Amino acid sequence: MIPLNHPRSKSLLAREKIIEGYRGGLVCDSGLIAQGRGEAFDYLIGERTRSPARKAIKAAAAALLLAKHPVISVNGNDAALAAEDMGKLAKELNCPVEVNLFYRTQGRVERIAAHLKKAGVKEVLGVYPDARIPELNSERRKVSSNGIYSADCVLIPLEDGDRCEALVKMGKRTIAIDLNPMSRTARMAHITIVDELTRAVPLLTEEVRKFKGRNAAYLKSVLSRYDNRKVLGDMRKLINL
Ligand code: PTJ
Repeated sequence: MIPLNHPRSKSLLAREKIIEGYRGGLVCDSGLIAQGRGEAFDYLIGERTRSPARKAIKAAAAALLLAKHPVISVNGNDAALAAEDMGKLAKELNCPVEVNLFYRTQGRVERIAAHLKKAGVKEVLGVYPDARIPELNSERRKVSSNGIYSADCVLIPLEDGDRCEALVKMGKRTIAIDLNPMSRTARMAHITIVDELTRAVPLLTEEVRKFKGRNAAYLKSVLSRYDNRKVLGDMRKLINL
């Protein structure tokens, strides 16, 4: 049992969720390592949402609301950590969630899809992918034609650099959530939220809710003022890298 007054209880609880997800067949072996990498960066950024990340969250909310066909991509770690939060965001955006795995097995895809549905996600895609991302060799190339393949804006939490690059090449606006401001994904994405997934997604949902009352011109102005390079540089400065 993790004492709730432990100074790092949130981080320890997230670790528990990943372990539970691993035992339940949602998270792959490498997902445990990915969590450790994330924890190390989160420790360096102070385990709280920093102001450059808040700027990125605002820009991401504007981009998602301006999109005609936004899609949220979910892998094993995302599902174990934030299935309900993903459901709330998808509901707010009225958009599908697509299971897309690096270490893809049909069994894990189906377990993740069932877990997402149980957590309240209405439309789950990616179980039977019928399209391919060009120039990508990993299992992540397998996508749904009515989901990621035809999306104009994709939210990609805990992504790999290759697929991020491939999505950008396909002309899609990409929004990454990644605690490592130096990762290829962070540098390739149009908007990178350098924050922990379970902190970032509820803040993003809240921002989407707030921005819903704004017109397209306002949202476009938020996006045009956003500078991802600067935001990443500011995050690096914060952690002294
Ligand atoms: O479920 P699968 O098969 O798709 O596999 C998923 C993992 C996460 C294993 C796979 O995508 C992978 O190997 O990811 P990486 O490249 O190890 O990690 C992706 C990035 O996510 C790294 O830069 C981590 O720092 C970051 N990260 C890890 N946990 C979190 C995180 N970022 C935000 N919030 C987290 N909780």
